[in-house]
Amino acid sequence: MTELIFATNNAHKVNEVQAAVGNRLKVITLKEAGIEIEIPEPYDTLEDNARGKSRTIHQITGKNCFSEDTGLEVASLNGEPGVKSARYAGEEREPSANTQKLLQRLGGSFDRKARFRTVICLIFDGEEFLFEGICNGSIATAPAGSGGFGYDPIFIPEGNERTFGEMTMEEKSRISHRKKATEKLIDFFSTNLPDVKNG
Ligand code: ITT
Repeated sequence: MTELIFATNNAHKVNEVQAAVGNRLKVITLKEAGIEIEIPEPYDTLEDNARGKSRTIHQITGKNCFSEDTGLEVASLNGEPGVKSARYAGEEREPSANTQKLLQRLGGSFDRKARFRTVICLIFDGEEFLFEGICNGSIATAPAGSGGFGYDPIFIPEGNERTFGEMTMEEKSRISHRKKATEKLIDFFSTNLPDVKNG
């Protein structure tokens, strides 16, 4: 089975990607690969940050790997917090402070349109490939639910009445940005490598 190191320190991401991948690819966590480092995200775009994270791990291991960077983009705030999603309210990277800041910035605005965007960067046999996944939705007026992570309690995916925070991981995974980007990663392998099949 094709093995890929997932260059992330976020356990929620690992769980969601592992659930989406099933037994089609073997995802190795940084911990399993024996790597303990903070991977910097210094760039101004999700694409550059994803590339940077994958390159860091590829340089260390020389192995096939992927990473992803995700941002919440709110239309009426010109795409804020976007690439700054993790540190929106400060270096502490505190999810509840980030969501509170976003709710304050939006105030009573009627235009609450937003989207999650995930960019995966795969490095395979030394070549780089990018895959994008988008989930459209809107920002709730107050947090709801304790499921998921990050901004999930205030994000209502399009066509739903509940936030991601009120959904199970399976429900979120059916429609999420991360699932869509991961499906493209899997499609890449099913097209290019015979041992990665659907199912
Ligand atoms: P890495 O190790 O992969 O970099 P990270 O936690 O730093 O993990 P990101 O920079 O991609 O991840 O995350 C940016 C922010 O967006 C961070 O505050 C997350 O909590 C939030 N976020 C990412 N994916 C999310 C999702 O599916 N639902 C809710 N919030 C999410």
